[in-house]
Amino acid sequence: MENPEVIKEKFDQELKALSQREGLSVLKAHYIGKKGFIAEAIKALQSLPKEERPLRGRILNELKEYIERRLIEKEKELIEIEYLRKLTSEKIDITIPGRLQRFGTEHPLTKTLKEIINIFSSMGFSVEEGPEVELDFYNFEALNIPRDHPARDMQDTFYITDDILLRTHTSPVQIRVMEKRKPPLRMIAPGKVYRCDADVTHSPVFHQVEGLMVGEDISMANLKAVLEAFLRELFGPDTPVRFRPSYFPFTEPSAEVDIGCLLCGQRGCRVCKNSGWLEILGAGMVHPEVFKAVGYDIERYTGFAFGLGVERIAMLRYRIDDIRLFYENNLMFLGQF
Ligand code: 2NL
Repeated sequence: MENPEVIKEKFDQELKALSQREGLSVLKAHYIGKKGFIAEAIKALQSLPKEERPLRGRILNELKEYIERRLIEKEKELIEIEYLRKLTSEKIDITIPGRLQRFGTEHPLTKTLKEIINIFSSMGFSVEEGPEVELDFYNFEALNIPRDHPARDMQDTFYITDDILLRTHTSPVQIRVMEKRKPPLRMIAPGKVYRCDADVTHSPVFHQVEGLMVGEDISMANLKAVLEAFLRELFGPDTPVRFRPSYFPFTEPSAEVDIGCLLCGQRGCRVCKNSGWLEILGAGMVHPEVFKAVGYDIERYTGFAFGLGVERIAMLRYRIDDIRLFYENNLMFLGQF
């Protein structure tokens, strides 16, 4: 390895075979490093006759310069190759169409609830919320439902203790609001309610909206006007609406509100049991005993209240005949709304 020709040939071969930049420094060390072939060959000049040394020395120096130059050139080449490889492997085809995004849809109960809330909001009703785990006082006692009332039966109510239960309606929210605020008052209370009951039209958890309006001269006429306006907004301006006398412990007088059957146009069908009417709301003038429970002056204030089931309204609007479809999260069902 003292012969410059041999060194050059070997270097050229090894450089040609090189495909990784890391190999360059190894090659550099082997050939032009402190203990490389060139350095060794220069040391070996000592053993040559004096007159041969300058020529051999110059040749070795030229070879060293050649190797330095070739290493720099090779590095540039390898950088270029690496860059091209990167460009090809990371190439992005910006003409490929995007992946189709599947959007979810609003749940039919959410849609129905939002519509109900929007209508009452536009009439100046505030939206109030309260606890789902309630005290007996707010769910029953304050609503004039005495201890021995059938609505308190273990069959209907999920009790947690003697005194704590899952609310069976959202009326307790209204009791809590009345405790805190003085009339005049216009509010609705949407939310989940719980009853120990389950079949095709009953779920143990369902959604209710209750409403309340209290003031100095609120009458049954106000009740009728507000509820008719609400129902015609929700079901269309030509919807037939009728009020029937009814009974609730927390209202007096009480009424049930029907709309003309949406499914048969009042000709009579299975859903309206051939009556042409669908029961849609319960309502009435707030019972004085309820006002007494929240400390309102019954000589000064009157008010009306109402309650409706969100599932029932959604079932009628979308012609759904099994309440369980709302809770199964079947995308084939939910995608239809
Ligand atoms: C129905 C009947 C009704 C009420 C709820 C109520 C609330 C207070 C005072 C008086 Cl704080 N009344 N709520 C009144 C009448 C009927 O709901 O059929 N609900 C689905």
